[in-house]
Amino acid sequence: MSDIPVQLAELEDSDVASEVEVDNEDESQLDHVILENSTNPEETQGKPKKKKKHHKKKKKVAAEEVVAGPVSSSSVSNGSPSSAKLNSFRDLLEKLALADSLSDPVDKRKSMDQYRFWKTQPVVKFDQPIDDEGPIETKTTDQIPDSPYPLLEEFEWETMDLTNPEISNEIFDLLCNNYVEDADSTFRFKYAPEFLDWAMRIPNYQPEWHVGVRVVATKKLVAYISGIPVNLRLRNNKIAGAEINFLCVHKKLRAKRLTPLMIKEVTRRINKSGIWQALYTAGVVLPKPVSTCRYYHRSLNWPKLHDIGFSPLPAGMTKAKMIARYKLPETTATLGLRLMQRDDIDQVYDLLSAYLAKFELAQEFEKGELLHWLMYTYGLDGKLNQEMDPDRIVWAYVVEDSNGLITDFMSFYRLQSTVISNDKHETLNAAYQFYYASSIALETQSRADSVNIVKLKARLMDLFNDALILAKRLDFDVFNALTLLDNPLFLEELKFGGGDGYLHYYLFNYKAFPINGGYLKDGQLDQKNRSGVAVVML
Ligand code: MYA
Repeated sequence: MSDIPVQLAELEDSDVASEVEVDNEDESQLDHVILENSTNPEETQGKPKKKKKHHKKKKKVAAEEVVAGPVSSSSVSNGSPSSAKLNSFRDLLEKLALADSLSDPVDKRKSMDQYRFWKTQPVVKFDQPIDDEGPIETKTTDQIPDSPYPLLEEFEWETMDLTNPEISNEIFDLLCNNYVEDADSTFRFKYAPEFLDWAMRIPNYQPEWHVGVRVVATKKLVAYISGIPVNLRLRNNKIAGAEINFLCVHKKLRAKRLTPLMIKEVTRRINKSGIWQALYTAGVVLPKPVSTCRYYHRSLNWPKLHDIGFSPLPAGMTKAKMIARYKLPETTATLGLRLMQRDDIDQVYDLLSAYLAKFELAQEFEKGELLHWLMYTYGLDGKLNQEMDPDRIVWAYVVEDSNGLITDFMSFYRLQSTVISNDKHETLNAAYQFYYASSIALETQSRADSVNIVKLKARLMDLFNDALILAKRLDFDVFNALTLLDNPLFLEELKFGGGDGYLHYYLFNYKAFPINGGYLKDGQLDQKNRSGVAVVML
């Protein structure tokens, strides 16, 4: 079995206590050191190592995506005096061949040796040459321990019962107060309970893959990680894997090495089901992204975005000019555009499957699964919410031609963020682009056909301009999208601005050649190659 050495927590409690406010008496329980026991859970713990001061580093987390103001980033190239300076500085750096290391977010990484946990895991190392694609290690389920990894006695594992509304609410509370924030702690993701139900209780969901950590004495939920089954295709290889998301450790338990334990425990449970690969995304750089996409943001309610510090006023612009810049028509323009209905699923499934087949990394949906993702219903009566219902999670629209054929479809979902300290606004209401497809993309075999690119670009611009209009009508403040799929064709034209958030895609126990993320090293969108990534992660 595993011969990984025992490792122990390295942080003094005072480091954590000084960073967070106690918001609950129960939480005094949390000021303990957690052991990162890397051994096989069925073996005994090793001897503690000497405690070492762990210096807190400012982490670049996934939530930075939320704050990266569209204007702030685009103002770098809008011709303002400061941007001129920046550009000439960048030119100079480029001449010195240094620009790559400044603009490539993957370069913001520790040395491989400093990844104490990740260097022990079956993931591609930063300097590892890839000769062939495939699993890194092969095991059988009988090699996987039956019992969970040991925690300190004050804590216990729990398989979270997502069918129990009280438990879903506990997960909601944990995430609402402790999940991903931007670098300045201005915004924090607020995944609604219905959203979590949509994201995690998919058809074929595996209850055991939803792992919580509770304080034994108070039963307080202090950490969580989730996995859902996913069928992936990476180029020509099919991978039956897991998608890992919603990893969260209570703020008072940070930097105590609980994360490695949680990852090992969820891995153990997934391995027990005979699954050996996983896909996950993060804003932090870990060994080693298979792809990196950049976040783009399109203002819908610029004054509010400005008020909450999401979008600064660029030099030389007035508020009125910014409002005018982002003004949209009242009504959509695409002929035949309508809300998707359940009986559209056969056509949408065929269209999306054929479109996704063109990308290097894609999910292979089953029809029932796609129905869940696009037509999610919730509540006791299982009815889909009305289009304008503010609690709705996902919206899908189709374009139907005069023969009843669905030629295109697009979708987006609602994900709010708490605005942490703002007198005027409590919530940032963001629409995130979800899956889409256009039959135009299917007209040619190759994605590089230049005539087809022009047609596809025009079509996607129409489709997503309508998506913006619909999202505005639904009272969203901003529309966010990544540089994946064919997005680089239309983002700038539709006034999306590049943010400073990047999303790294990772594969667990699978080595693969890198996949284009849709932007170039100088930060420009890669309109020619676009992205090979076609998996939208929530
Ligand atoms: S991404 C969203 C992650 N969540 C947040 O950002 C929410 C706010 N932050 C927190 O809750 C904590 O800061 C977290 C770290 C929990 C992130 N992915 O416990 P620690 C490594 C993977 O002392 P803490 C999402 O949900 C870090 O490099 N590893 O740290 C996808 C270090 O290892 P190393 C991460 O700050 C999750 C170790 O943890 C991440 O208290 C995919 C330190 O642990 C991260 N986002 O807590 C998980 N952040 O020493 C992987 C830090 O090596 C799944 N670390 O540098 C892998 C596949 C598993 C299944 C396989 C099945 C086959």
